[in-house]
Amino acid sequence: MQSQQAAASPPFHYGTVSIAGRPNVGKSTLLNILVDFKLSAVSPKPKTTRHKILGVLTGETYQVAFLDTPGLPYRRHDELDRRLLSSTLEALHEADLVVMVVEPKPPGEIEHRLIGELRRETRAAILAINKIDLVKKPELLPVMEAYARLYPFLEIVPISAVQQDGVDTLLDLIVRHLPEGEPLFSPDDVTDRPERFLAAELIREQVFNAYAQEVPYAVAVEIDVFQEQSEEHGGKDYISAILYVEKDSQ
Ligand SMILES: Nc1nc2c(ncn2[C@@H]2O[C@H](COP(=O)(O)OP(=O)(O)OP(=O)(O)O)[C@@H](O)[C@H]2O)c(=O)[nH]1
Ligand SMILES: [Mg+2]
Repeated sequence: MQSQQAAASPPFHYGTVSIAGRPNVGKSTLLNILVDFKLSAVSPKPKTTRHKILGVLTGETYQVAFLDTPGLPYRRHDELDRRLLSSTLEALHEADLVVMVVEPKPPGEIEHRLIGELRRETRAAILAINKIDLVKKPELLPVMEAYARLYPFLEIVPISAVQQDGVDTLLDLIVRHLPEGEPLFSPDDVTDRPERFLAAELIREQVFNAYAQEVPYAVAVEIDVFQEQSEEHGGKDYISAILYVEKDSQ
């Protein structure tokens, strides 16, 4: 009797899912919505994300380890681009499944390059066409067709991350394509990054939102004080950070 019950319980699914795409398509916005936590910095400027960021989502029958990645740069021209690119490629290799995020536009150079990477390793991939709130429905069909011709995506899902439209459907489809496996993280884990790192990212995000042009790309944030429930500050958490820039003029 007992063994019959065990056989009837649904299998558990676990997998790593890399979120990849050109800069500024909304990868970090999507990660934050999926894990329902403000984990990854979001800004209207490209190249906001600098490192792979892990976001864990645990459900009744699944656990997904999402990896937000830096947007794939146009060409490898500077040191920052090289670093961003290698971080993204690394995340692609680690993934059981790739969610490629694109704009509702025909595929461009970056998309062709990313699909080339998927093809090289015959990666299982789902295409998420984001920002559909910015276009009319009839404009979507030719975009979906163009991508379907380029790669055998497991699914093509139109979404709007900011309006949370289609995101539940996307999650259902992701889970459906995950391998069976045991969870790696505790159900309460959202990330493997320490709070100091998350605090530094939130500050860096504000710099991206507040400054134009070169300053966001020149800034590095270092948390020098992180006191939880600081007595000195009325029991509130106290965080102090140093912002480094490259030049005096900044
Ligand atoms: N209209 C609209 N804007 C969106 C949507 N999703 C994200 N955005 C906006 O697009 C901009 C970029 O979002 P991010 O999430 O930082 O994009 P990213 O792909 O992580 O960018 P990088 O980290 O630079 O590669 C932000 O201003 C978001 O608010 C969407 O569904 N619709
Ligand atoms: Mg990002």
